[in-house]
Amino acid sequence: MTVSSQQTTDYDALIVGAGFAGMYMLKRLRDDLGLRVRVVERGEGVGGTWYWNRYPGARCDVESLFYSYSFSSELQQEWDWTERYPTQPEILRYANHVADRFNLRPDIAFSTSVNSARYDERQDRWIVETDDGAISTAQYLITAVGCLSASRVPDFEGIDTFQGATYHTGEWPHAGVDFTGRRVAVIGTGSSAIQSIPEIAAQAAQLTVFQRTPNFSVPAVNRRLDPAEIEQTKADYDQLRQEARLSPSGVLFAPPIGRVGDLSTEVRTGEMKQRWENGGAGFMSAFLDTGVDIEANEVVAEYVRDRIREIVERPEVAELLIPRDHPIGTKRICVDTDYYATYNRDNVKLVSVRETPIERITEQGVVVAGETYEVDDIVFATGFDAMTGALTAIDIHGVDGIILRDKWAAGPRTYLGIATAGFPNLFMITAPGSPSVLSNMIVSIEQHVDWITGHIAYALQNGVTRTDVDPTAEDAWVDHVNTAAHQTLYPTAASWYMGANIPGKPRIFMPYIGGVGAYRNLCDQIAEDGYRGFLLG
Ligand code: FAD
Ligand code: N01
Repeated sequence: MTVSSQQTTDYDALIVGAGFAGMYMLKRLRDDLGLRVRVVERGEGVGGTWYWNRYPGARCDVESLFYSYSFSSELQQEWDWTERYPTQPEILRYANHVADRFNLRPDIAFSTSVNSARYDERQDRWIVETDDGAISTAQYLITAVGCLSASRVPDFEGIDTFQGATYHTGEWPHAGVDFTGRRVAVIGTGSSAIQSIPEIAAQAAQLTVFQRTPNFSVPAVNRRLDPAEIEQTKADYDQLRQEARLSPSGVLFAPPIGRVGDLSTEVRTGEMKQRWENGGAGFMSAFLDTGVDIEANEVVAEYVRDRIREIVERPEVAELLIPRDHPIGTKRICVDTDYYATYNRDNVKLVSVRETPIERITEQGVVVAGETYEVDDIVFATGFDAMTGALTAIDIHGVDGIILRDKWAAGPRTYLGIATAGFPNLFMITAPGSPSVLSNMIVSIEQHVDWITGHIAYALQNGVTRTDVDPTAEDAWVDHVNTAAHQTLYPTAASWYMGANIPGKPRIFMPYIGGVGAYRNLCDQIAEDGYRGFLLG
């Protein structure tokens, strides 16, 4: 890529992605620092995850009053959520409202993808090429590409021969899909499947679910929000938001009542029952040691297994749905509405592909153990190349010809999950090595955006034109992230946190498990120390 031969546009900062991360980053740099900023977004609109994932039943599992920006008091006072857990359309409406309210659209190039970015060491600027052939330069490149935005369909033999319609949950048609009267296959039983299966089953003539690994799911107990509850939360927002920022996961769950081994069976069961009936992921915070002690974990897992046995009427189906291969919580807990009960319907069939994987896809359907399951439509609820996929899809060239994809070939390496050595003036929002996917992501996004804004403001005030990571600081952070993970049960699961869902991807626990509040304090301390661990020039 030569800059001189082509027309280029110069910015102070170029942001990739217009989900919640990219939108807030634009606002801060443009409105608070007065920078010339451009956002480049592959989709036709804002919202990221909530723009792409339009499958039936898609909704958030963090409560709406807290899965929302906290940076503007006016915004959080004027917006009214309708349900405890917001649907995808409602979150997308909110994202669009934010874009309009803060006049973000004029600075976003939609329907445009960043293909490559190269650091020009002589000028300390990034040269960025988009799929429309345009070239831009920017002093700062900021990726807001999302942790769960690179959809993945497994490489099933014969997939292209299928005569019916195929869909991936993460790239759902905007017009929706009418499954009335159709025979539908859903492949996968992760969160996306668990949300969509009950809705598809209610519409389709026949639904066949292909399950490789059963997942633990807890009931959402969704409901419409009571106006008094909304009013109370709005009155207390300042304090509640601050508590969330300093909490372990960015969500205000009822605190754990103790260690499993220190509690009587009656107390434990009573606590789990209460949390199960209250609904949501707060079920996982009942005890202090669920995530670190396998025996404690088994107590909680067994409680959920008993609920599955209670809900699912056919014992052989219940047994297939019961997870046994990973400790509960070591894959992201699913939160559902009527998931297990859906298997009591006559039009729903569960096919385990654990022992006998999907052989191939033919013109008519899905073949398992020599049997063809004939279907009209296939829904791939098969997940994402999580955390690294959207970053390594871009050719990002740092200093000395180093390419990010190559640097991360044995696993992602970052300092604080924000920056990576050899790629100066590159900031990554919620990258591997930060709490990101283990948290309420809007809390983590706001923290990263604010910290990056502070870093750039510091650079501007101090005449710093180039900020890189000290490789020693990066090594120490990577070690710390690994050590923290291996003090828990998380790495024992074949999860996407570990890269295990992508054949050949290194098995590294990617997010930082030290907790949102502790991580925030550490980042603040590093900033106060003049950005310790960074090389400023
Ligand atoms: P995204 O929303 O993923 O946005 C990234 C954007 O970057 C996308 O629009 C994409 O098109 C764009 N992009 C990527 N690469 C390029 C490129 N090369 N060029 C141009 N544009 C590019 N989190 C929670 O905290 N709670 C939840 O309940 C929750 N539910 C979820 C449900 C689903 C179905 C999924 C998939 C994720 C969920 N998440 C949840 C995680 C969710 O991704 C985050 O909460 C949040 O929306 C991420 O925002 P983001 O801006 O970082 O990334
Ligand atoms: O993806 P997943 P997802 N043959 O990777 C199966 C967030 N989210 O889109 O487990 C057969 O979890 C795979 O099987 P296995 C949330 O963070 C949140 O559902 O690898 N099956 C698995 O069952 C979530 O964790 C919500 O054995 C194959 C499924 O496909 C993340 O996004 C809602 C297969 C993929 O599950 C990703 O969730 C939705 C094969 N070859 C998403 N390959 C909320 O509720 C894969 N599978 C908030």
